[in-house]
Amino acid sequence: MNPHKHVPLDFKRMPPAEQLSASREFLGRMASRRSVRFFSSEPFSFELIENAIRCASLAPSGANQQPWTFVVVKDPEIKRKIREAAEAEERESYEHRMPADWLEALAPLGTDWHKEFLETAPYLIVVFRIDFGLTQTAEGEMKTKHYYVQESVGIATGFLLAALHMSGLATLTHTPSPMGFLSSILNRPKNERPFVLIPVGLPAPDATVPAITKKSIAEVMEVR
Ligand code: IYR
Repeated sequence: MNPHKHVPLDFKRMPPAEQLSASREFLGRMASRRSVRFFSSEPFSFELIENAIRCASLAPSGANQQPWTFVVVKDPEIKRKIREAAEAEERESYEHRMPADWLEALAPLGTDWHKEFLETAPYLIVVFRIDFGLTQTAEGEMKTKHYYVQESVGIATGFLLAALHMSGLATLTHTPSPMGFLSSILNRPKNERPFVLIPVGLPAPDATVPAITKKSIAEVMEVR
């Protein structure tokens, strides 16, 4: 007997026709998601951010350890510091660290070290992964192992991006490299590491995106 408690599953069975229309509608909405690098500073309800983070925090995770923290940055001074530090690292990367084949792979995106979006987007969500548990006990600090941290935080980030898109907001998955500066600027504990930085906002009215395409279903799906 498993001594741990189970409760009845709360699952809503849908009529097949409704399943199909829900599936098609979701696909249709998600098909228009793009990574956006040009944001408007126009404000919007903070509840959109909070609900999306609630949604992300519902993601499955290794041993249900929920190894994530979502730091929302709205303070212009903190955004400025993040931009300054990110641009310094990115400039070094683009000018010295990234090998030619990497720069070549990025060419279609038209990216460079300038990261204006880090100040124009009304919010930056910095996703941190919690690599191990840290609790203070009478005997001092206690560490506990966390399982499948990368996978768990990746899934939660997917939920977050989908939720923000479905709320009519644009996002970018930005990974300035290295991004240790986010831990110090945002004062994170030593068991947390930055995972991804997500600017969130409405796109600038004249925003453009790279003319790239996604693989077809035949290229990505194999049925046996
Ligand atoms: N971090 C850099 C470079 C970059 C890397 C990858 I992989 C991308 O898909 C896009 C950009 C930057 O943000 O410009």
